[in-house]
Amino acid sequence: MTEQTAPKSPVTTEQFTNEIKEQLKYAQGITVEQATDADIYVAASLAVRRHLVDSWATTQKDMVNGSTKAVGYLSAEFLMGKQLRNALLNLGMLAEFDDAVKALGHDPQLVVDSEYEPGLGNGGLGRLAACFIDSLASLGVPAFGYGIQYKYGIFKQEFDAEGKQVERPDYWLANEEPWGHIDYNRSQKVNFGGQVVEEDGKKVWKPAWSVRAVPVDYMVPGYKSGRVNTLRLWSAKSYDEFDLLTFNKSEYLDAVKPQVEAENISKILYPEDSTPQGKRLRLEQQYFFVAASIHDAIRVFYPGQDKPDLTTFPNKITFQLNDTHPVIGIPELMRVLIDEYGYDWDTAWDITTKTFNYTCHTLLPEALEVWPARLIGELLPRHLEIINEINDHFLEELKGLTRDKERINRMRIVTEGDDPQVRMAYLATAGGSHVNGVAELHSQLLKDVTLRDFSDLFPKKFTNVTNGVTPRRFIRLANPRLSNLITEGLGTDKWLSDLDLLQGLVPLADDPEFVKKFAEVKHANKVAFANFAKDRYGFEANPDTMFNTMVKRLHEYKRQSLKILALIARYAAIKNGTINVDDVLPRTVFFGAKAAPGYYMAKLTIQLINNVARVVNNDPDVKGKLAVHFPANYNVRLAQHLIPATELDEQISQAGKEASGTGNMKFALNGALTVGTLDGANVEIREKVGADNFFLFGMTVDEVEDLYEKGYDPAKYYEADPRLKMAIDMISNGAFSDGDRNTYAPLVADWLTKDYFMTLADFTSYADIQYEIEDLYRDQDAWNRKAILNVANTGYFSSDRSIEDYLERIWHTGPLA
Ligand code: B1N
Repeated sequence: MTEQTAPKSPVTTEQFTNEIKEQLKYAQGITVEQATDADIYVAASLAVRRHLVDSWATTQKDMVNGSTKAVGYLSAEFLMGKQLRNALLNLGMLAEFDDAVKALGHDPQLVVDSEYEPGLGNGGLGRLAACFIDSLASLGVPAFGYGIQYKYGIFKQEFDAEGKQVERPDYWLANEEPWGHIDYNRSQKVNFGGQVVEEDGKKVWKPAWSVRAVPVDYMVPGYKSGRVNTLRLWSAKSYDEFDLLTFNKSEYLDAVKPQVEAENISKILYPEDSTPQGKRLRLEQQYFFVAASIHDAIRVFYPGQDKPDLTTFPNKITFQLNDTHPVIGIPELMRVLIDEYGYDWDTAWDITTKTFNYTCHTLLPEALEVWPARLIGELLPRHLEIINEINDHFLEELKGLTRDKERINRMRIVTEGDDPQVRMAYLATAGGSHVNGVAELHSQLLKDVTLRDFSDLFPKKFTNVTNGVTPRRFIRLANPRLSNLITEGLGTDKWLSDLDLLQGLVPLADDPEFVKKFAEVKHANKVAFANFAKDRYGFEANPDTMFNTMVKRLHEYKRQSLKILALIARYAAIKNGTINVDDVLPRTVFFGAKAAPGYYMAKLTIQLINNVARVVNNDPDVKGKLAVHFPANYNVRLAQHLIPATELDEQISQAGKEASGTGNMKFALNGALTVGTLDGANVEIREKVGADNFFLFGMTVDEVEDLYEKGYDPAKYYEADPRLKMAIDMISNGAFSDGDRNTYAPLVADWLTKDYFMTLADFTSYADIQYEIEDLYRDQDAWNRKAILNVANTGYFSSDRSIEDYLERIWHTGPLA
């Protein structure tokens, strides 16, 4: 008997059918006969939402009235993915939904497909925030996600006839969006510009303009916790009334200009990943959502109080800064406490440092945000004064800790000189209680390299919380076949809220019956993906080949180029007979990746991959042996389809560059084996699954450092491995550009002369491990056994565990009573 602990539906199918009909009639004014799939989607979503409202209200009430500290997760990005099925799962209504929709004459899949995915994030950082708020709700911890409701999310990627990336606007709010609830009555005023004057010995900020921040609330239902938290995304609106004077002069367009400018603040998500662009609008966005959120928290926790005792603020809420994007919150809280509530500096500093904590997500020096003081001064003059004062106090504190003047100078929050810069990571480290990295290796490198001076002087501030992913979305919803098999194998479905229970599958890796079932599940997922791909993208993928996937943002450090070079080398070897066609293990390679629109090398790499795909897929010499597909617009939805069908996952960044990775966790949990370097969370994944069940290659962090030190000459590697030389020469000779030798010349030149991320140095070890991979794959039982061990041993990478670590190490709070 299998123990089912999943939540029980609050409605019967018949009741839910009626609820959908009611919504159609009263909210949408549509008859059942008229209703399209999209109408049913809206109606069902509104009906589902109603089932969450009571728990949402009690969660908020218990949060405000009780004594459990809440978590405020401040993040410029929340990459939520589709909402409907997630809500249905958490309410226990998946089956009732399917049946009700069928009863109304519609196909549940098509109804679910009508939901437009909100793309309010770039990649891992935004998706992590979404997993974290899911886990907070599932653990019953009171929490707010605070961010921005961008009108345009991450761009929609298309490819033109030459295989180049084209960006299209993602106007996700073009159709009715039933999940967000706009609350005009809880809006906040956010000020900008102007100057600071002294009045009665007090500093007074006289801003030049204001924007109205209107909250749009999304319910975040917990799985089985009975709790529903809030994701509050701010939307910018204008205060300025229609300018009648201008209007009368019939300068109609000028009359609406202030509105347009104010609303620009939440218009678009910056499509940069890892490298922030130093743009004024970006700072405006950051301050906009952080200031609104801080004021909102004070409103929520001290309702109706004119003179609240804000020394208790750190007991009410702890703010987690998701990377440096919300760090302007530190001087903002100082300003609020001092200027608006009259606290002295020391008391304000004590409250502020107790309230904030900072998560760093990178090791790339260029990704650490630095703002020109001049720009901050223009937009936020009072904040610049406060930042300078924080800097002064901090330097004083340092003088008490060390005599090393150089070190003190290196640690300045505001640099010296004509054009001083504010280092946001330093401000976050000084202004909060804890700093964490997102995987063991990353946290270690933060301490040893990036924030070394800080960790030497404030060792207790530093900790690690390894990332995780939610098993609800990334196993249960994405992979129902595997979920059922896991539940059958374990005899319970409790693993969905206690992922360590997957350990119970370890013995089943040696049970031929279970291995066979696992193989069937994987194959069925491959067939399902092939059908989906045919339908959505129009390509044929053969499910009887190995499915090998590399999906993530396109970045040089992630080294999509290593994958494409090895693939070309393999293609060349088959064509010129270096390997016998009959010995080639048939493989289908999938890429998914968006490049930042201004990132030239990344975009050229996309073009190369598309053209390699075109050439390889049309070459009869390799037909049935090698195929390459690059579905455009990789997003959460595509991830949910592709990950369960993948057998081999690529995590091949240069060691010391990927902070964690979270795709790596999703793939392992869905029974893919990883080929990877010792980077980010790969290190911990390999430890958990065992070295035998992970394909390791490439240089270590230390080896990379040594090689930089010694002087790296990529051309040497090109000369040394004929496979690599062949691959690069083919590109140079125009094999993937219709004979044109210039198209990829910038890529080739970079590889041969710079190759900062040492793709060439790792090529040989990467190409060699392919033989090992293919040998194992030929023994399907052995492969599947290892794949099962990957599933069984990666329960640690649940975001529930990450949140428990944050609770214990950083937040010091827990579930509502
Ligand atoms: O954050 C993820 C990690 O798993 C990845 O390794 C890491 O690359 C990613 C500026 C970023 N770091 N920095 C960003 C995103 C947007 C932006 O404008 C930086 N993303 C990461 C979760 O920890």
